[in-house]
Amino acid sequence: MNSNYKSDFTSPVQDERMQESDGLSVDEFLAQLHADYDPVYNLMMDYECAVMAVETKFNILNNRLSLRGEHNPIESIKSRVKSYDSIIKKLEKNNLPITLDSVEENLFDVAGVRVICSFVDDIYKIADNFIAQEDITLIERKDYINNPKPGGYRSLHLIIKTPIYTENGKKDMFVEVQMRTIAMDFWASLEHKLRYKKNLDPKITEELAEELKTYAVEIAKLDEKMLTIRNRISGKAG
Ligand code: 0O2
Repeated sequence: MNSNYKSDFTSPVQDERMQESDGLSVDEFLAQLHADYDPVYNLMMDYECAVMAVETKFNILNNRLSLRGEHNPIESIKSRVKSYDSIIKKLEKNNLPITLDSVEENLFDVAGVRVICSFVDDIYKIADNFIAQEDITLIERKDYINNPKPGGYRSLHLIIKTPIYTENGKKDMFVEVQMRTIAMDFWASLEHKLRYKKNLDPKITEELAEELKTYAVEIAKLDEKMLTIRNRISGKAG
């Protein structure tokens, strides 16, 4: 599992409210965080709620679709809210203001839901059903399954906006959804480890990346073969 994808976010809540301002340095921002966690805690809780709402939609789709088919199309769902560290790093990397408003306006992947399916056709079926829901607004769809990244990465990515209902009313939240097969997830988790591995001889990193690239092709073939076998078992053409 990608180390970021876990749902154990906790934050201390402190007394005074943090005043937001534009153009804070990282140190100033962190000092404000330590002075008062409340606004940050609230925002992160909003993202947690968005993750829960989206997860529930996928669980419902899984149950409904499995009523008609012979299998549960969704194997598992993994979710995470991005850590403060990663949020700040991403704002810095993209030269964006380091404020909470900036997080909400500019970062679309603070709330992340990863949906793992057994078969490729289930990914598209579930994605279409999900996007068609009235309270889901599709912002961006990237199909890295039909168009893999140069390194071999495959997944279907959706950036969506969906409402959450808090004690203060309705609020629209961005959520990034990554959809993959079990095989694609296995590959991406290992490749992610390699990508973030420090202190590895660059030559070895390059060699391993090349090797992984060839396995990405093998995995794509395997996904296709497994789908063909499933279709034959269930009497569909293929
Ligand atoms: P992390 O640590 O997993 O959160 P973005 O940086 O999201 O604004 P980009 O690259 O256009 O811009 O978005 P994309 O391609 O949709 O990728 C978003 C996320 O998909 C990444 O988040 C990864 O989780 C995953 N991903 C994309 N490409 C690869 C890849 O080649 N290998 C692996 N293992 N994962 C990938 P982060 O924030 O980059 O990383």
